[in-house]
Amino acid sequence: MTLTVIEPATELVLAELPQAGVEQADAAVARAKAAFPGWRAVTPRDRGRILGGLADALDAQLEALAQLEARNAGKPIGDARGEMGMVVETFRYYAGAPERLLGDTIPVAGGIDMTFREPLGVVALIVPWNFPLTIASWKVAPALAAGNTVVLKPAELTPLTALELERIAVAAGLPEGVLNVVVGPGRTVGERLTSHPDVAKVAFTGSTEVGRRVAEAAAASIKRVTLELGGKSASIVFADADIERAAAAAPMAVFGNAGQDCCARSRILVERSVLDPFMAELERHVLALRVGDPLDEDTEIGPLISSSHRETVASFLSDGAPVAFRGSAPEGPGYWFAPTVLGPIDSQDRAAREEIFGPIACVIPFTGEEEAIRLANDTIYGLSGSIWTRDGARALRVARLLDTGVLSINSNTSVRVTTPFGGFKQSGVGRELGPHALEHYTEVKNVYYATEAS
Ligand code: TXE
Repeated sequence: MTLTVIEPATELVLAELPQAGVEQADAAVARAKAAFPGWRAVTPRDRGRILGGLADALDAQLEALAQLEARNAGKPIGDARGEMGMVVETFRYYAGAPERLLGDTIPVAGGIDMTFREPLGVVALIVPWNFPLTIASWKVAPALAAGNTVVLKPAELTPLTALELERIAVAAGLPEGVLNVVVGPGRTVGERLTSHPDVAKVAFTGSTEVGRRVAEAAAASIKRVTLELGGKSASIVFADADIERAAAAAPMAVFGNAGQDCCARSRILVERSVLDPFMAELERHVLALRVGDPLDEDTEIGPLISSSHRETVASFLSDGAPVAFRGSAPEGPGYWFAPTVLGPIDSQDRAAREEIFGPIACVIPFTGEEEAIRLANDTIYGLSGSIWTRDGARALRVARLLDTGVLSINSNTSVRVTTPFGGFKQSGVGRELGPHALEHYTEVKNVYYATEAS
């Protein structure tokens, strides 16, 4: 079987690849299983050195990787460079981890009690198309640092940088079989990996619907599971905020990566008393957005990933929610979609409740702190969010009451290599990045050593 990879900005064929099926998935798991005893036995220092060498090798290929990711995922080249920089930093950060996987000693009677953090074995990593290599690196780097071997399944739409990662890793000295990339469909390769008896853990990023299926399949053999799923995050703009700054930051917090971002602040909650000035500022910034060729250095927003995804996104405009204003997008080939602001809309509207995963923002007015918190929490999701206010005590008071994993105050940033990332509620289970990710790629083993005859 052949997999045809399309360039979303041109609708032309970018690559034709052999497509794996269940048999190839099984073979990849077998290779990873065979490589596990050798990889876990590599000394912590050498494991760190190999990962550090991989970070350097990726850094040397950064521009080529960025160009490939930009073309395959339709993302602006500047964004793609930033993402590849994060991939390098993620490997560099976890290169320091093998020598820091510390255990405890616990005072007990009659002996010495100690804990070890042991690798799990073969881990299956299933990733989506919106940040293909970045999200893969958040999983691959801590998994390898902890001594696991990996089977990585990229999304069918965006497999190219994952294949490059495998090639670069082997050239950088990662032993054969430690990292195995399998390019194939979710319903065959993905499902096989999530139910394979020799896979100890599945780490998945994707839709909440598929995440639920992954958890169900993994339950049969009690696999460890971490899930990073959908979002419908809120940016809360209080009347005492720097309105100009909040309105200037809001567009890219929703429209960045053409809205295909699980952290998108796609609900903008604005205190009623400042709704008009906020909307006026927001309109000015949205109309100035540059949507176009991902390889053009000035482009801020590229196309959507596919034609069918564009249809799904467009369906949110046919429900009758009021369009406040729209930016522009190119005509012709490419899955373009003009950035659109709906509002003011009701928090019960479909566009305000479902993850759109496209460049559509919803503005929802509120009155007072209590209503802001209630509206922000009124969702099945809980991934990210922002609070805009000049009142520091209010910012922290509200932050503690929001059911969400990642929050920014007077900022829309979500992800850093060194800090934990993940969701509350149906946005997922577990944390990626920072020291927290390592907990999900190791088991705690407790060993008691009797020092006195009992
Ligand atoms: O995701 P899927 P899709 C959301 C977003 C988007 C929607 C659909 O709302 O519009 O999901 O995107 C693999 N067993 N997010 O369809 O299907 C699949 O091959 C095992 C949010 O692309 O969840 C791919 O590698 N694996 C999100 C990965 O799962 C399976 C990112 C994700 O695909 C599988 C992406 C199965 N049964 C989409 N079925 C975020 N939160 O960042 C599919 N896969």
